[in-house]
Amino acid sequence: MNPNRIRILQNGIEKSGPVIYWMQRDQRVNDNWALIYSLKKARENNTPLIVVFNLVDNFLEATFRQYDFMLKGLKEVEASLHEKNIPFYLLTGLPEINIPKLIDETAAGLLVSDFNPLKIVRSWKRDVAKKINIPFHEVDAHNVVPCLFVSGKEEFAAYTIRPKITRLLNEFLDDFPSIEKQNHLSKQLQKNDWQKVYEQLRINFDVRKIDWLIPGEFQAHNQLAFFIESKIEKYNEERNDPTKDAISNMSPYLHFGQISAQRIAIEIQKFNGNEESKNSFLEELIVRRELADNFCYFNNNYDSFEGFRNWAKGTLNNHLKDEREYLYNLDEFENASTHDPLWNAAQNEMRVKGKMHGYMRMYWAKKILDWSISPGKALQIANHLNDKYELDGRDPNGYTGTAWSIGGIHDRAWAERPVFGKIRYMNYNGCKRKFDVDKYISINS
Ligand code: FAD
Ligand code: FO1
Repeated sequence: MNPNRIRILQNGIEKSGPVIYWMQRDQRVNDNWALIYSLKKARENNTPLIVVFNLVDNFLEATFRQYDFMLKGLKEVEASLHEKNIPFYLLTGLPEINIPKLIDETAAGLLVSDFNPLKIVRSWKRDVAKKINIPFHEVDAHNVVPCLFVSGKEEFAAYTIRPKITRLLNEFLDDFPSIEKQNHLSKQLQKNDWQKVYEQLRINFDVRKIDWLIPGEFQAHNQLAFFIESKIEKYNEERNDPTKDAISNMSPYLHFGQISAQRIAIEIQKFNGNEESKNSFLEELIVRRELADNFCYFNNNYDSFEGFRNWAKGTLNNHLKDEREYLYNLDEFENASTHDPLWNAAQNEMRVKGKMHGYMRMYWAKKILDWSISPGKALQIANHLNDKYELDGRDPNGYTGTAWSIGGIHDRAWAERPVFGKIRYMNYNGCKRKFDVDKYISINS
């Protein structure tokens, strides 16, 4: 494993007790560098490994829809870890209380976690680090090229990060070792009480679970195989048409770490067909996705107007007082009751299915800017709805997607117009030229 994936969050001498892997973002057993590293450390120190997930209530507006997807995936993680003789603890409550307590109870010698650029998770880790006196290591198991190795600053756009990633790709795009069965056992393997976990959830149950996409590591690999077998050939041609089933549906699995982006890249590279499709897919999967992690790590205001660049703030402020043709509040947006059937269809797709097509996400967010009282309010509404309904919401990709649409992040200035200023504009007629708008509306009404 490339040592540049590892970052020391807290120094110290490793003690002889178990290694604890606090699984957070990368909720899978295979192709997981953080688990591979934890096992290596456990082997070197001749000590057992314990894997723990800390469940919190109300994570960034998540509802039953997303908790259900995540918990089903974690149940599979438990079964796969047990096959390898590795215990899996599901703790509920605050991580800054639970993780130090577990370290004390097990007399652990080393804490390992995976990498996540979101503020909430970074603050959990800071609080845990303050309370423990063993070393704490972080492994970037999510990005192909580790976020903090590829760049030490907020990147300007895809064109500035792309050459940095490309230069390092061969170094990091190596295959994964498989996880061997462990000899060490700290305790008997005990299953978590999943029914009790569900019963104790204190979350919003109004947003229902979905059944068109089956969660978990196993299904993530099946979906990937299906995409490569049946869809990728036409990906480049059809990916911007929301009436076609051309995209991979990998985002919910990637969001919960149920599949590794590096594994997807390895499998896609083997594809022998349409080169343009292959390259455009890898561009999204690697460059755009890793640019989003870079944005959220280096820009503390990734989810507010203050995070926009000066040119964008300036031009949006210049148009703050422009008359809006339509003005809606959160309820009207949420209930899909705008004047625009195309926008309403996109909102319905997200509310019902839990995954809006990627092309429509741009139109959807830009129209929230068009019809809100201010760009700051528009961003807040877009993030709130995205986080509440999307299976893949609460993710760096989401915060970057809304900031791109509303605040021109990673984009350039365009011709000036009302409300948007120099932020790139999109409209109904543009969509009409690209795809069968009526068909999309009838599918999602
Ligand atoms: P595919 O086209 O098959 O792409 C494969 C993978 O590439 C995706 O799973 C994703 O990891 C990556 N990818 C594709 N497009 C982008 C992109 N524009 N930026 C970064 N990575 C990308 N993505 C999320 O994962 N979560 C979100 O909450 C989210 N919210 C968005 C909100 C807005 C307003 C916008 C404009 C974009 C948002 N995106 C989000 C990015 C993108 O739309 C989705 O990743 C994509 O639609 C997911 O579907 P897929 O996996 O079938 O896509
Ligand atoms: N991460 C946790 O460590 N504990 C949780 O209880 C938790 C809940 C959760 C619910 C919905 C959701 O979309 C994500 C959730 N996450 C949780 C985090 C998630 O796994 C990702 O690490 C982040 O969203 C960043 O992509």
